[in-house]
Amino acid sequence: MSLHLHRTPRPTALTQYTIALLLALLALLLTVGCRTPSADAAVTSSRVVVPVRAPSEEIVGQEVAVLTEAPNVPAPITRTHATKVIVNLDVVEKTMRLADSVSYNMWTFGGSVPGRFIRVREGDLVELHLKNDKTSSMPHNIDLHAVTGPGGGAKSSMTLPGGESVFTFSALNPGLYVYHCATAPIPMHMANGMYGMILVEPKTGLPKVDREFYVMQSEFYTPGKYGDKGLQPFDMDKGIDERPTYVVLNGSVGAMTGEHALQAKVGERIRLFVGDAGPNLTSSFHVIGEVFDNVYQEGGTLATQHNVQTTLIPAGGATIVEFGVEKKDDLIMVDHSIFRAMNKGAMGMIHVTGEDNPKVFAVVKGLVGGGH
Ligand SMILES: [Cu+2]
Repeated sequence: MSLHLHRTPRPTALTQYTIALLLALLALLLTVGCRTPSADAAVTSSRVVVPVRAPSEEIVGQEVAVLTEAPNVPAPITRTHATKVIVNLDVVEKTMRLADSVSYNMWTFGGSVPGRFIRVREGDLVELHLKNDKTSSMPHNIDLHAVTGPGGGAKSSMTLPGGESVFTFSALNPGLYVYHCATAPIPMHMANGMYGMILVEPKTGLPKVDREFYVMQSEFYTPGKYGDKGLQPFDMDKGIDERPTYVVLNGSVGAMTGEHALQAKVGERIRLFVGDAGPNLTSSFHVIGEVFDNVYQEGGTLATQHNVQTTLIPAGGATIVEFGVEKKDDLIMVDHSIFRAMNKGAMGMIHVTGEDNPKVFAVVKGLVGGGH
């Protein structure tokens, strides 16, 4: 075996000149390329526009919004005109179950965590009545991310115990939005359960499905460890350090498992309105045993992606996912930052009953039998 030492031939003056010329040509092409009319045309020919919105529809009549407790969602809106929608939201502070043998002094919008689901139509005039129960220890307010206005309504809705604030807003932008308390210290009010969601349904409605559910992820910070029994207070230091004791779906460990599992049947189409209240964590939302057929990323009105396994939901954000259920199964909703699901509570179940379809999935040989 012999070693050959290759010496790079010394560039001649001619090759040096050629390289310099080529480099100069490349630089020229890049400079010109960035400014070509076709590049500008690509931007200006886009159909994306930036509207400055104004309420344009005539407001006809009025109605009182039906608000629902998770996992329920108010019925789709069948109205074809805008109306005045009165939303009555009552803030109540109360001790509630966080996990088995664990309780927590929750601050709630409507007596539940997450808060009541609000559904209005794009173009509606919403009159929001925020009442703070007289037994409350704190003033509270509300910032709805759907609101175009000061603080999302927060500045106009600071409400003392026993008081009521009222403000109106036009539902200018359709989409799924988080709302939350924005009273100082905001992180504490949110960590204690003060969040929920409002759907501003597009004028054209959403695709027809068979079942809709409301799912919201959030964190709880307690001095005790996960599962430590008794009434657990709020731990500000763990909140600041972003070290939640609990990460839950719909306000408590097991809120959607066992007898509380969501129910569906084979062949149905499901829509989940999923929010992430944080206060700190981004959710990697996933349903074990299913694929999202449509994802409306970040709660917007476009089905931006199809055939998705896991979708990111930012803190203070939302997403809409849709899928058909093809098989009898227990589908498991998780934050796929998986310790949160297995060790901190971020898990829920969709119990799908009906005819099984072995063409979709079948066990051929294994320890576990098919079906249940
Ligand atoms: Cu509050």
